[in-house]
Amino acid sequence: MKKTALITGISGQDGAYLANFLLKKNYRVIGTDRRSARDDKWRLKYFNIENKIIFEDMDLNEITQIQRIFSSYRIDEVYNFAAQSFVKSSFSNPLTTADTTAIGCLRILEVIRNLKKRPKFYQASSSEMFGEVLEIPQTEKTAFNPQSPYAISKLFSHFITKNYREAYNIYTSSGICFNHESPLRGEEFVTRKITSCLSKIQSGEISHFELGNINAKRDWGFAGDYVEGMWKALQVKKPDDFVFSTGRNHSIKNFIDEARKYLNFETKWHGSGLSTQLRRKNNNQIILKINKKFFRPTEVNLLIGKNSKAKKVLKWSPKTNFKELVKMMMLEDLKKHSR
Ligand code: GDR
Repeated sequence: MKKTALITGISGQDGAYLANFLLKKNYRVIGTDRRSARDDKWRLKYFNIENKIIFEDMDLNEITQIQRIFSSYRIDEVYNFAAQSFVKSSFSNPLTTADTTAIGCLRILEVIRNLKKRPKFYQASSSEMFGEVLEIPQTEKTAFNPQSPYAISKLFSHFITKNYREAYNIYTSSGICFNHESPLRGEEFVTRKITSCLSKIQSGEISHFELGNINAKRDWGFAGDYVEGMWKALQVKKPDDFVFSTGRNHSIKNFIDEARKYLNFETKWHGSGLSTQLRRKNNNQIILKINKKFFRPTEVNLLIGKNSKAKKVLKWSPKTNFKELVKMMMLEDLKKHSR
């Protein structure tokens, strides 16, 4: 019998990678989103799978919509990716963020609790929950110290997922995912903003771009590797929390340094702090400036995860390293913007 998976937030990066992965494993995939996000099928088209998915409207703020989906299908596995997932926006929209990212998860769990046949549930927890870190590297046991309404909302979902596992014996697992990127990453996130803007500069579409804090460090992995871990988190006997990370981190500046190697012109850094600039070597033209408006009211300066539990229990490890990731993203964007 074919297994049925429900992916909330199907139009996002992880939705597309996981749907592609599950379809190859012969799952029936139901993808849900808010109606407004629905027209955005470019990521599913990238894998040519947009016609293989059953689409349903499901707004996590509307419990009746969630109930309708769960009573219409017999679902085996739920992957909850739906969220307001941009950290910076959570400062300007804290209430919407909490309603979707925190309470949205609880609404699904409440619907599941009331079902006779309960599906397994995966919650997309985030390394942002570690915030201003209290331990290096971060593991499943590291204390949390969130620094944004987004991270605080994710922390609520993380703990309520654990609570429903312990209180009601529901199979719920969470993946504490460190940053995971790909050519399908939204351009509001820093890695894709860099690869896309550098490619547009090379093609002449734009002359320069601006970033915020380029000294923050992140543990960046490849989304395609991470969705396999998420699936594995629901295949083991005992539900649990798992860190998915590479165990290495780099600053945003390091990411730019790796990305600029693929340009057909040479660049060099000038200045420091807020006056840091990246310029073309031949004519001194500025291609990157720092703008305070991209800084966050409270920042997460350093994240690095230890993935030994996922390695041991799930037999999962990331296959793509930092250099390969940057190369993959740069080559895709350069191709997209070549003339
Ligand atoms: P993050 O990802 O907040 O870690 O959350 P993002 O790429 O947005 O920021 C990473 C770091 O880069 C700095 N930065 C900038 N960020 C953006 N977006 N735009 C800029 O111009 C810029 N300049 C500097 C940020 O300050 C930050 O330090 C991502 C999201 O996918 C979350 O949903 C997910 O939970 C975590 O990763 C794991």
